[in-house]
Amino acid sequence: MQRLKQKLDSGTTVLSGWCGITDPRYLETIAEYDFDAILLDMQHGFFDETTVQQGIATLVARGKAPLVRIPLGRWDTAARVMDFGALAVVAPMINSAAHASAFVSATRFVPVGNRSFGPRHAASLYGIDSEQYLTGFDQCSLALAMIETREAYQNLDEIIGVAGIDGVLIGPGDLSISFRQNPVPDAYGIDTIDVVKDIVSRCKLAGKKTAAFSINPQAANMLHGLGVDIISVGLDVTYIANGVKSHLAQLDFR
Ligand code: 3PY
Ligand code: MG
Repeated sequence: MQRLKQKLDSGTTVLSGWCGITDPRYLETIAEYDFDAILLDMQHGFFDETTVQQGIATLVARGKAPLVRIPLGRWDTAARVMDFGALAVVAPMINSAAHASAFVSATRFVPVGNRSFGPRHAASLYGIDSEQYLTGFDQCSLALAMIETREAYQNLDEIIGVAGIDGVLIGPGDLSISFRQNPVPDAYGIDTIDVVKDIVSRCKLAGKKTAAFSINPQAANMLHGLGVDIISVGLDVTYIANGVKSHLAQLDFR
């Protein structure tokens, strides 16, 4: 359970996969590769409460830190996925300190938040007793606020100033949509790259963790150059598409 936080605290980059496809066999396959963590996506992916609980268990059994992105504003789900054993909960579209406080209230035990007692499933998943879980979990898990709108950027200092928010996860697609006022994203493009750099450096100054989504290895390398702590690269549909493309491209009869 401590591994994710220890890795981050030692300054080692955490590499994450990103999955919305719920099939356990598929997750097992992704988990065979060199990811430290895998994010299960309940916002835009297909995970629901049943499949996310199974997905978390699949990942823990394979030594991968389970991260979960909850649907918009679903603080009840945030608390439940922590009960299921998620080591980071990612909340989309956190635009204000009020959103951040509601998120913390659901996911942190007293005195920082008001998370309800229900530790048995996660404790047994990690092979510890309930008391160890209750005293240790807040130190091992992360509440990550997605910064992905102009409003969130304007309120960044207030959001990361909320006690119990461990850091941010930058959503470059929505961030660019919000800045450009254009539904076609331009992730890490000219309109937002300086904003991204500023978010990362202000979080670092504040002692908060940084995470960011990238669609391809080039963007992931760029994020690594910025010193982002948790970098996700690609997502399930691109893993599949690239595998299919590479197979077809190597045929000499098509
Ligand atoms: C975004 O880029 O907006 C995200 O939420 C990443 O999936
Ligand atoms: Mg987004």
